[in-house]
Amino acid sequence: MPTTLDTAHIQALDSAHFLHPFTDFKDLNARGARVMTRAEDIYVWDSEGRRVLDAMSGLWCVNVGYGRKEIAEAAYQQMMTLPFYNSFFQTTNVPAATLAAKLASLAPDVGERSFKHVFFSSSGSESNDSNVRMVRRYWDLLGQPQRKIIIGRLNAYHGSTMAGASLGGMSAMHAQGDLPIPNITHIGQPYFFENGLPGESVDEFGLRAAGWLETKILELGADRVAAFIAEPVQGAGGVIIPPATYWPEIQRIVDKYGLLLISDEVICAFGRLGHWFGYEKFGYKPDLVTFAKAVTSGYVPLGGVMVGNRVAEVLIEKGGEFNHGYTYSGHPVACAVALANLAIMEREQLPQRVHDDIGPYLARRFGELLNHPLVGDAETCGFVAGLVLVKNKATRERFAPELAVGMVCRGHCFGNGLIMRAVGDRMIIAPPLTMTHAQIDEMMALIVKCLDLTLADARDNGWLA
Ligand code: PXG
Repeated sequence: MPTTLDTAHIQALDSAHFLHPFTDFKDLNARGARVMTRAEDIYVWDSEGRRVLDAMSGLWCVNVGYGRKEIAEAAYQQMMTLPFYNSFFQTTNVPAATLAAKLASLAPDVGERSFKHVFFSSSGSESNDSNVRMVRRYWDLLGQPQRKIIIGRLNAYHGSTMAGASLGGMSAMHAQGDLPIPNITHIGQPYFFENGLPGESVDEFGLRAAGWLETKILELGADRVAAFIAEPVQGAGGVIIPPATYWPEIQRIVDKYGLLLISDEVICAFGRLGHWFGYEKFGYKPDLVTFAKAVTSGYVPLGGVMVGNRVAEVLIEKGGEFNHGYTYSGHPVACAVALANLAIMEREQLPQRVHDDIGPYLARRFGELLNHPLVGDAETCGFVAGLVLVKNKATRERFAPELAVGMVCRGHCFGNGLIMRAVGDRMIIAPPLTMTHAQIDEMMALIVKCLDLTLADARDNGWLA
């Protein structure tokens, strides 16, 4: 489709008025933002008519791919019927009640932690704020108000509000705005490539990394710790996939000390790991599950928390009024869109497809990258994948951070029609779950091409010496 858009005009408006998230404003103004104009299937087009294969599903969201008419129609129909009404004053609406029941039916039963209830928000960040509120309320109602501390992990991402950024373990975020807020602390992440000891097996490392939780609980005093929050697989931190021994040991520890377990599945739910929810992949039993992004495949904003029975029963039976909520909790259009999106996922069996078909195929194709001279490690989990760029494969020596080798590689991706994220020296993907084998091959060819170009740069600049 030819474009008649005046790119320079949009860039000028953008520079003059739009403050972008996580952006050096002055730097972007000097370059001008890339203007995305349309999308179809797994591709996005910019205002210059360039097509890009979107291996990041927007921002870990668009699990059903772009251009789904039935989602647009569901939004249109709902807007014409009831575009908005609140859920505050003893009121509900058809899509919100239906979606809550649908989500409860999709979440597998995990004993006393089975999920019958949902608290809605509009984003992952808000949902994690709601988690903090619910966790504190839960322990207050049980007569243990001293249980206030929530333990998260370094390099985790749980959002960008005061609570979300505090629960997360991103040092650059903590450095701005006096974070974390009180009563939130962190342990190390289960990143074997970086933190495994010489001679230590992956499984041994998984147990050791989980053990950091027990050490921290004992250091703080178990009666002061309210909850542990973690992503099944760390997404924004660079697709850090935990060893198989990690989650069972975490479960043992949270059970031993009676902590609540929050599974932040803003990235991992809705088929991404080959299951409806990420906790199924690793077999643990959370009390609260954060979701957002792919619940609507990003077509409109929606988030929320699946509230397990252990917490829900206390809040419902003992709690009285819960003084927390958002104007858009249970927004009818967002919920109608989510229902249409989940219907597509069910009809096309996307979680199953990831589990049985495209997940294993991606694992095989991505694993071939281990032969590339720049790739120190390459791993997938369901339909996310990450690789680490290294200076020396044999010694696992990394590039100096100031060389920003990940950004060099990302630049080549952008220039060659591929969107792949760089997190430090890790290159990561989370493509739409609708990809065909041929499209996976097309993506892999682009990845290899961009790695080759990055290798050539590294050689030319003498970075490999
Ligand atoms: N939890 C997790 C696990 C996330 O990945 C959030 C919470 C916050 O969601 P909202 O909807 O408030 O953004 C996220 C969001 C990146 C990147 O660079 C990742 C996210 C957001 C922005 C950028 O990978 N994840």
